Amino acid sequence: MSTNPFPLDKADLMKAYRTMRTIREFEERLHVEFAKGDIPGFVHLYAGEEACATGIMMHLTDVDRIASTHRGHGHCIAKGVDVHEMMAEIYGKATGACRGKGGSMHIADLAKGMMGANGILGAGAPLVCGAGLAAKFRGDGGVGITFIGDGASNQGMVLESMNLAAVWNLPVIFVVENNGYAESTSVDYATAVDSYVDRASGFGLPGVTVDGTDFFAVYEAAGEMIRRAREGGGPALLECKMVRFFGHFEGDAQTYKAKGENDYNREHRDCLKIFAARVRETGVVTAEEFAAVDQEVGALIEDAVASAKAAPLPSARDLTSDVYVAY
Ligand SMILES: Cc1ncc(C[n+]2csc(CCOP(=O)(O)OP(=O)(O)O)c2C)c(N)n1
Ligand SMILES: [Mg+2]
Repeated sequence: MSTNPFPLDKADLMKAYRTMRTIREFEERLHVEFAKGDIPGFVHLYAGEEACATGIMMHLTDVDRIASTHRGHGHCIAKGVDVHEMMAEIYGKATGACRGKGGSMHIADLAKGMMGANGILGAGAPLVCGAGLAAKFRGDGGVGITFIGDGASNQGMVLESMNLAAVWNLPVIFVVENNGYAESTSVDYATAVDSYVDRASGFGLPGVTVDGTDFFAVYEAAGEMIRRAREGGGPALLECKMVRFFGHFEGDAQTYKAKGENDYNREHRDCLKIFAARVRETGVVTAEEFAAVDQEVGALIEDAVASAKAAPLPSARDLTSDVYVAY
């Protein structure tokens, strides 16, 4: 009998692995499918960054709200949005999460507390201040979490939101997903501070930087911040240093990356490999058990792609529905 040295039991370790594997498989498959030319719009892939979304979302329930980015598939999957509905949405089909009218950058599922991917950099930050304020008034213990790229972190509304969250002591976490680039611009060029923790402290927020390729580092730091926010301790900032395996968008030639950078990251900084190796070596989960999850997830994604392709497009009649909310 192996002893479990992790802060999660075996069922939750399996759940974390399944979530990260589902995101990875979803993105790897989209990379292939997008190149065929059947998918409308832009697609930004989250492969390589799975430990961040998963390590955070393992602490949340549907009462908690998140606001995502243009690179939102991983956040959606980790927050529990249906994978079939997501795939159909990306294909622009009527069976999609937003009936095919949003596409990759506007997937939302309010019942799951997923307030939406967002094509406007930094726009999730004020949204979660609203979600945090609502949770505070309701007293339901909910938190609001916004994901912000290193590039988006320089947007005025992110800084205004940090100030507002601090002033109103909101249960809000600002997660900076620092993957080193904003499109082709390196973070060293575009951001004046070396650590986002310094920026958080300028607003009176506690901040922590973690290795975002280490699921357990993210899980533990996020857990502490979320617990504190639920108990009325206020907002915080979590910087996750991570890598993106693909280009900024599908079709990006990635000439700004160093030679061999992607190969190096896939070999040495793959959060899934790191997680699986660490768990396997303790014997808590076996290689066979992980392989069974891989197979199950492969079948899920295969089915999601097949049904998205077969689904109908929205009709012209749908053009004006879901545009305004009736109050
Ligand atoms: C307000 C705004 N400015 C510019 C853009 C164009 N744009 C889209 S993604 C991107 C870079 C984002 O970089 P980062 O925030 O680091 O996120 P990442 O793509 O690395 O996940 C830019 C400049 C935009 N969508 N919104
Ligand atoms: Mg970035």
